[in-house]
Amino acid sequence: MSIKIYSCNDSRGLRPMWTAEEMGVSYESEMMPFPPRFLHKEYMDVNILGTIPYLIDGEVEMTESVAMCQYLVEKYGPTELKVNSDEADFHHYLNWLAHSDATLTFPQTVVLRYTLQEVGVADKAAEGYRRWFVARLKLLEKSLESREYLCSDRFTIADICVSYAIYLAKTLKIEEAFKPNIMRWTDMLFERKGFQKAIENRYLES
Ligand SMILES: N[C@@H](CCC(=O)N[C@@H](CS)C(=O)NCC(=O)O)C(=O)O
Repeated sequence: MSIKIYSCNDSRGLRPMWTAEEMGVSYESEMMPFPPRFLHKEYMDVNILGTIPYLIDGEVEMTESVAMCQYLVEKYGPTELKVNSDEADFHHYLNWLAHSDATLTFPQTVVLRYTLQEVGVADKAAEGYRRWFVARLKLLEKSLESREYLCSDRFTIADICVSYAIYLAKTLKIEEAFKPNIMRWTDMLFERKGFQKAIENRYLES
């Protein structure tokens, strides 16, 4: 039975889908209108939280996009996308994986909610979280001054998970996020075949 990933266009589901594409691991994607909690209610029977992405692999069911990437590299490796505990950058790898969602994507979801979904309800909150997100990019921009990739001089799931926040910043039109080192890095990453194939998975209105 193949892996199934439930997702919505341009959502965090890109993280595991991009990882699977890079690894050549086959998966089936079910793309839904966003937010499925309201627009695809039967999804609540699949994932009681109603959040996306959601990964099913046999008995395995997961709700966290970064953990899904870790699962794929651990379970379907060996792969260079993973940084091993005996490599010098192992701590950076763990830090970037957690940073990608807990520090970067989290404030973006507040911006998304109040600029695209509940427009006019909490403009100040959206603006505040937008600025907070941009301020949090300091570490990434500085780290990329001296590095081509985030860890171990090679492309890993740390690059996938963190760069998704910049992809989302484009959707949210957070132009202040497009700092020079970040742009150089994401221009390179988003040209990868794996990324291009992952974004081909789209929900199309019928
Ligand atoms: N930390 C989770 C967050 C999942 C999450 O909250 N996803 C958002 C969209 S990217 C969502 O499903 N929002 C719609 C909702 O909660 O109804 C992850 O990384 O996958």
